[in-house]
Amino acid sequence: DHEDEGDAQLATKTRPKTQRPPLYKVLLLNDDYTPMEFVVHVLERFFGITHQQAVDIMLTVHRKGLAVVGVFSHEIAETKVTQVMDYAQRNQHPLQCTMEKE
Ligand code: TYC
Repeated sequence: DHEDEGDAQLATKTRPKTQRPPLYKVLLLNDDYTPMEFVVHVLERFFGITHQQAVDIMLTVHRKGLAVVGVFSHEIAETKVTQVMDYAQRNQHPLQCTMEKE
């Protein structure tokens, strides 16, 4: 019972837990119509990654159905999703982007 827990248990029970804000994955979804070059352009434009990283992520989405583009705070993730969705709609592509708590 509680008498034999020792110092280790006591330490873990009393150590204040550091609170970290939750992180959110931004996911890109595949579809049959959005051109590959447009997806690469979107990734470079809104996620500040290299051309090669953008190509790799686009191809992962194309082959597997979806991929994580990045992990961000709630506010940043929401901004990325809105930017991608608005830009895709403005260019009349059905590209879908969403976010999910890590
Ligand atoms: N599957 C699309 C095509 O063959 C390319 C594509 C990749 C679309 C990634 C969306 O998130 C996407 N043109």
